[in-house]
Amino acid sequence: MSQAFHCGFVAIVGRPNVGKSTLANTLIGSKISIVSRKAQTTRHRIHGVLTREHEQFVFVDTPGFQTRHGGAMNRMMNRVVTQALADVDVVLHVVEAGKWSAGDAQLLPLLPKGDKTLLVVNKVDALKDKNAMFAYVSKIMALHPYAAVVPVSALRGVQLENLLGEVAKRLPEGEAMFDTEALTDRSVRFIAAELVREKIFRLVGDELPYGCTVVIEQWEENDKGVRIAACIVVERETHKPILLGTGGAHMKRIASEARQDMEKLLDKSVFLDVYIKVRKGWSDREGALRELGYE
Ligand code: GDP
Ligand code: MG
Ligand code: K
Repeated sequence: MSQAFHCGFVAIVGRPNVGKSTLANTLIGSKISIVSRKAQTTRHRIHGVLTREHEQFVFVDTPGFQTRHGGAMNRMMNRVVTQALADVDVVLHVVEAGKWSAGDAQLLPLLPKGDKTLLVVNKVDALKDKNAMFAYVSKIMALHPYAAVVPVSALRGVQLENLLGEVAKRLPEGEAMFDTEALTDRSVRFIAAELVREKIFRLVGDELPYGCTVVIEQWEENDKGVRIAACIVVERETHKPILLGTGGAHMKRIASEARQDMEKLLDKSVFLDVYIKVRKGWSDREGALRELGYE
């Protein structure tokens, strides 16, 4: 008996550090599995694609969960988030078992209601008091009409099959949208920028009072490998030393870790140059935001 194929977009949202990236990477199976677009165009930023016998899960990144921005940035980000979540088929709201903070609560008004939002309770492996789980889940379920709750450990790969099953049930019937073999130049550049951004947030995300943007300004391939220049755009002079760290230690680490990931992604040698530019007030100028790709 043949089973219909299902394909759809899945957003993973949650406050920083709940394990979104770990979950996405574990589900997708490798650090990066981007993909060329087969037919449909999409406004989503594709994080990665998991294709199985009967389903294709397209995981999308939802920008804008750094809620410390003010002004135009915040308004634009809320719009971006609301729109992005309205467009996807399933939303995974990831929380950390036993923990609930203002950062988690802030997302509630942005989550779609109805059958598409699942509560994913991650890090169950680290929960000391397993008996507290029921009360914890009940409390959160009362705050939003989630379609289901799935406890998982992204790190240990526990209950992920169950999670994918819950997601699969909610994907619309349709052909695969992505060809998971080929890499497009555009998506690769985008991921390269995201890799740098990810390292920045890992290392100094808590210290940077405003966001920063990474722009790939140079991309030259030759037989030795690929030369990439990545520019980190920050809002103020004072953000530069935060990014640099003592003796440039932070920048060295950001560049080195991003380069290693890029080499894995591209499967060739990468010569990566990372530098910082200050663009004053950019987070409050919608024009500048657009120019930097936040349309
Ligand atoms: P994100 O900010 O939501 O993308 O979170 P990350 O994926 O970067 O994870 C934040 C931290 O939580 C990292 O140190 C992860 O190793 C850790 N982490 C993620 N998932 C789990 C899990 O299932 N169990 C445990 N114990 N730690 C986890
Ligand atoms: Mg992350
Ligand atoms: K991410």
